[in-house]
Amino acid sequence: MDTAALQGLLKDLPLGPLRFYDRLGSTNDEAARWAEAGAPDLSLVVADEQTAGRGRLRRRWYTPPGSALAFSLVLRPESSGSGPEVQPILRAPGSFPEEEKDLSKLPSKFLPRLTALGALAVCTALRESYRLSPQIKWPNDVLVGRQKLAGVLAEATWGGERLDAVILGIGVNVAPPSVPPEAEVATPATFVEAVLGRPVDRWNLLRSTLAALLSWRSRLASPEFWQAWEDSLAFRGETVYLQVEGQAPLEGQVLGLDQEGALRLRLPTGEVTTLQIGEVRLRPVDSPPRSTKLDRER
Ligand code: BT5
Repeated sequence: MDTAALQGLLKDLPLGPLRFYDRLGSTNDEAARWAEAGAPDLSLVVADEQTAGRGRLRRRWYTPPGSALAFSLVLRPESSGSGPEVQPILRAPGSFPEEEKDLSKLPSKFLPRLTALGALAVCTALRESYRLSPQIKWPNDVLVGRQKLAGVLAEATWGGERLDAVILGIGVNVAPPSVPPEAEVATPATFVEAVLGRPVDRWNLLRSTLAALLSWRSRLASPEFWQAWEDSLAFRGETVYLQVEGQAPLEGQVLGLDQEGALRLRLPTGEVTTLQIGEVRLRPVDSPPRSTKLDRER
């Protein structure tokens, strides 16, 4: 694959410019640098291999060559000039409530939704192209058969007070080498070819994921988007362990999402609580906690 071939493959999609790399540290870092240098909305960075791929909270994301998808999109808010008047990054027909319009002040309101945009795009592509039944492990993992097949990392970049761009990074395991050794991952991992039992063209999967992403993006503020997100939620009704950074693990029953995409949980005390993205790590109660090599290497 190269930039020109990828441009040909994706020519029907209304994307911005794209850059393909055989090997890169992290596509999110490269997209952020490009955004800073003025990359327009929907610019795309794709790498065959990442040597410093990142997950949340500086965890590592494993992308060996020739076997996975690793890509990042630059999403620009529709800015109406300078200052904190940042219009929703969400070019959606339905508008957001007034208090949500100043996204620069409320990253917690839109990052979960954009993370879900990435995860839903992967789910839709897997469902429509391969008839798989993926689920979203809140907030950012895509599971098939309760094993992790993809991860999403949405990061905001700021120009002072102003939201400059959101970098939406997606990694999908496609062929066998893409899966880290079992001892190195916190959630059991899998790859598309394992669940399908046949070879898969990575670049066609990239195309259908981007097509799904563009389609969902135009409906980000719609009830349909929220419903699809909620319907895809893994472990609903089940009791899970939650590791909130810096605190003792919690146990809670997954109830669903609130309107902003925070996770609603019932605690053993009966109290219902919500958790925001970024602060928590979730696992089912039947899977023991692990300290992973990838995590320790950071
Ligand atoms: C994620 O973080 O799942 C977000 C991953 C986002 C990766 C994309 S690739 C393109 C773009 N460029 C980047 O640098 N990043 C994005 P988190 O929920 O924190 O999960 C990270 C954990 O997943 C690690 O600590 C490992 O336990 C596990 N892991 C690492 N690589 C994996 C893989 N290929 N498949 C399954 N699990 C993996």
